[in-house]
Amino acid sequence: CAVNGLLYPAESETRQIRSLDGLWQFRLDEDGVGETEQWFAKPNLPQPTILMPVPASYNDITQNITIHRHIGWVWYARDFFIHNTAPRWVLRFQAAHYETHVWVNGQSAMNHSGGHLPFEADITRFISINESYSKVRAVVAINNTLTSTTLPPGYLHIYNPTYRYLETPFDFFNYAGIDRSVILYSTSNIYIQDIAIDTQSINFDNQHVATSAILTYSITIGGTNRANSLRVLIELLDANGIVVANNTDSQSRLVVNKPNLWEPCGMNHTHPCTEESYLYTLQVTLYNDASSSSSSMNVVDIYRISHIGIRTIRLTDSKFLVNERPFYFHGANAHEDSDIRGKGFDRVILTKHFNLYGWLHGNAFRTSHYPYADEFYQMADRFGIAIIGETPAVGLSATQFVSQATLDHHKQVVIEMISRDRNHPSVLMWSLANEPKSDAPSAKEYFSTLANFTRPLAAGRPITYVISASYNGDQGIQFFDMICVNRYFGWYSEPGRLDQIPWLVSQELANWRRRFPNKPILMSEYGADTVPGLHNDPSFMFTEEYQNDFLSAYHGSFDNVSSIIHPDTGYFVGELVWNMFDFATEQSINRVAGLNRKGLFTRQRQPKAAAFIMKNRYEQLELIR
Ligand code: BDP
Repeated sequence: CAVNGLLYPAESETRQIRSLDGLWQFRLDEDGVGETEQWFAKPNLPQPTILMPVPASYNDITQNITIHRHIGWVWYARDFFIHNTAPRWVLRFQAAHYETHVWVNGQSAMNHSGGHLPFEADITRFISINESYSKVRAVVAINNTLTSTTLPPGYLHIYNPTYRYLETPFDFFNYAGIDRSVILYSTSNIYIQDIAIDTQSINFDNQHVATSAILTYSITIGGTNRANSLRVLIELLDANGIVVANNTDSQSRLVVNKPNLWEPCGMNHTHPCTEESYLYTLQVTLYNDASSSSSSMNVVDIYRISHIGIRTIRLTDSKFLVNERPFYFHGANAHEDSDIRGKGFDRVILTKHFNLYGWLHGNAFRTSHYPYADEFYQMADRFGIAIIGETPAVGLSATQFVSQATLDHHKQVVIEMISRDRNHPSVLMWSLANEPKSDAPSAKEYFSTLANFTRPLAAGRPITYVISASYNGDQGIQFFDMICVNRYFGWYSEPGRLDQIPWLVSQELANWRRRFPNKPILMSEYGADTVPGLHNDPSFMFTEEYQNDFLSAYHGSFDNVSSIIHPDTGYFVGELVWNMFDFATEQSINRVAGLNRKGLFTRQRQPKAAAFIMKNRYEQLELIR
């Protein structure tokens, strides 16, 4: 399968990186006339324009409700200079939501459909590379309209010329715009295009010490005019920069003796979540070997991946094994979401996220409900936080299951997500959808096809999707490796009845186990909306007491079947609270001030009482190893 990984832009001896983040010219195109009027070819976007920061969702930057709820096209533009110090320049968007068209110096450079994943184009042909510098104008048109064949899907209702409403069958605000960084980078004419590495083969002695690891890799070279003398050198460097293995084939193996393993935090007592996990660096050098003497090595390109973690993953019928030892996922799911920025990438928010994870002793999260910015995975690699990487297929209904266009796009997203994220040791599993209507009869064929398609690409990870259907109604999970269920007993069902939670949870897990005795089970969401500062005793819904009691009521049932507390009989491999932080939604009667308030922390990243309950629980769970 031709999977182009779109290597994360990294600076090296042969590559320059230039950030195009900053303030861009911006305007709405409410009548959708920009393309016909060729705004991309003009020296300026037609007035009125405003300044818009990149990266950011545009929705909450101004005081203008029209911009907040805009549906349709918006335009961004900026000028910049390229100094012609390199033969090849690539313009890359780390993501933009949703349909994006990009022009460079008035000419169409690339189109991309889908948010949350990067896209790029070689723009050398649009600039005058023979001059010492080129002035470049980039113009971007983005449309956030979701349809029945986008992922996630959406349905546009036009009631009258001023009342258009995009129905979104998912519970987060449809933030839009250039929400991740824009990067310009250079390479040589011939360059390292892609690297895939697999660390799944480790030998352990009978004391469970890793004696050796075999890393299988494959390097793809891009560009034309390849000389016969082109060679590649692959080196694995340990954390001190010492080369521990090397090879000169573009597809082969590296053997590492006595490897230091990557482990999720808390897998052994000496490894709290704030400490860095062991990472190697893979250095790939492309060079011309015109003469036979090694001193004449003429370097063409160098690329390094600095987050190589050596670890294995294996599922039994009741355990999730990392490095052949049982792993129990515990943590809170999240959203890319914060005040003002919306889904805009921000390193402050990113770093706070992981510091709070360390404080909480969480060891895992799911990228609900779409792939996050690359930097989340890089941080997770370092912190030793396990990631379940999820596609943006949230809210699929029976309509989507019979649509070839949806299936094709779903496959495309799977390719883009896995090829971007497969080299991260933190990614332990792929989730292909969240809460699809999987009890529809047509779900069977759809998920069987999707599972068969994904399995050969899955790079050693188990595959799953997250279920809201009942244990006896679901049609698709039989084709996947693990059961992940979202349940809201004591909230959406049995509201206020904390007393009913323990038996409902126990019965739920037992029912799934009976139907699928060979698949481990994880609770991928459970949670209660909580307004910080609201109190009531006895606990009432929406109070801090209720969130505490609600979460605790689930835990006893989890512990009864936990695979780490009951190594012989347990089959339950993890618990992920909904949600780490309060997050923005559409305005509706059950979302006070447009927020889902199930966070352990507020949207401003301050703890509610439940954060302390969960910190205590996770500290206790860490001791059971
Ligand atoms: C679940 C969804 C999640 C929602 C959550 C809720 O997976 O996206 O935010 O419910 O309603 O069903 O809080």
